[in-house]
Amino acid sequence: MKVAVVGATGLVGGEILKVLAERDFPVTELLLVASERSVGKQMEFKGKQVKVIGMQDAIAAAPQIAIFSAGGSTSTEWAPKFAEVGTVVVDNSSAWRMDPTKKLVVPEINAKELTKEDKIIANPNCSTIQMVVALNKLHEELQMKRIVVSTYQSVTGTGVKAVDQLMNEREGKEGEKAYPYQIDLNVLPHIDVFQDNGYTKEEMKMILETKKIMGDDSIRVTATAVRIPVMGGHSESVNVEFEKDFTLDEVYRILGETEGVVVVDDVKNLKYPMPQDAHGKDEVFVGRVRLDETQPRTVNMWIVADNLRKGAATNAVQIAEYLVKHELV
Ligand code: A2P
Ligand code: 11C
Repeated sequence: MKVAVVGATGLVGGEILKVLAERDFPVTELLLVASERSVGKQMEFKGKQVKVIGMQDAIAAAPQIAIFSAGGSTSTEWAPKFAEVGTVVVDNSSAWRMDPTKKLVVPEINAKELTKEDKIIANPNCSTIQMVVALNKLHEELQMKRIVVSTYQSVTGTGVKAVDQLMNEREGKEGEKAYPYQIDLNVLPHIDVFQDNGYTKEEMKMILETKKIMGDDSIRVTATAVRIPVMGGHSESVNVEFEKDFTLDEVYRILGETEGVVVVDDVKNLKYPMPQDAHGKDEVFVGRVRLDETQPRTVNMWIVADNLRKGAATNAVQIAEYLVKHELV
């Protein structure tokens, strides 16, 4: 496969290169694409140096697959131009996710919807992906009614500038700010921009994307998205109410059978998921599973995943793998 990584110099872009190499994705030619600022820069892939090129050169090379992670406006402008030359775009930004003509894919859940006609495929938001991976099989067996989620999100979700802000603040250095306030020793109940309804765009992504991926508009979702001074992964406190009756043992059994999920839940031995342990891993970690004692058919759980891996790069590469395996490119 001739593969382009658009946004190769970014945090997610770098992770995509690692995941392509680790999973031995069948790359015959790799095009590394970034803004004009980075053209000519050398990057390493599987021990070889590859030069960063610009968008026009990448389109002229007509790759079979392009994995985009260069922000929403870049995707809005450039993804259709790649699609015109026959490239299948897997897009990590929010640009196409809620477009009714585009699929929003988490391979474990809905890759079977993909066809040869899909030229721009959307990768969901990181905090949505880890939640739906954890809840998918529970939904299939017990039918979710309502989700109440609060997130604790890593600064890596914002990009290089935010990681620099945290480290600069920690070391007492001046520098550019990704956030309107200090992030070190602080918590910001604010991710992405505020909407007219008082929710942030990140919160609305979790609400709307969950229904679209699960293909079920009846699931009620409410969210509070929070940035914390952490690297390594996003964490989520999730309260889920189901239609059907169940026991706690059944919930553990279903989670244990859920593709992509690892249960880490042994509080007697102080075992529970943490971003430090999820860092660099592709799985979604679930723990602190408890019955909600205030209402029937409801559980609480704690979900952690590396937002740059399953939340972004790994999910995108898994979509690309599905396309190759099913001869859709
Ligand atoms: P560059 O490094 O040249 O600015 P992050 O979200 O981690 O900051 O990364 C954003 C990625 O998107 C980078 O690779 C960045 O390239 C790339 N990018 C930003 N704007 C454009 C653009 N207009 N065209 C192509 N790539 C872009
Ligand atoms: C964050 N979830 O942690 C965001 C990053 O819509 O793809 C990803 C934004 C998106 O800030």
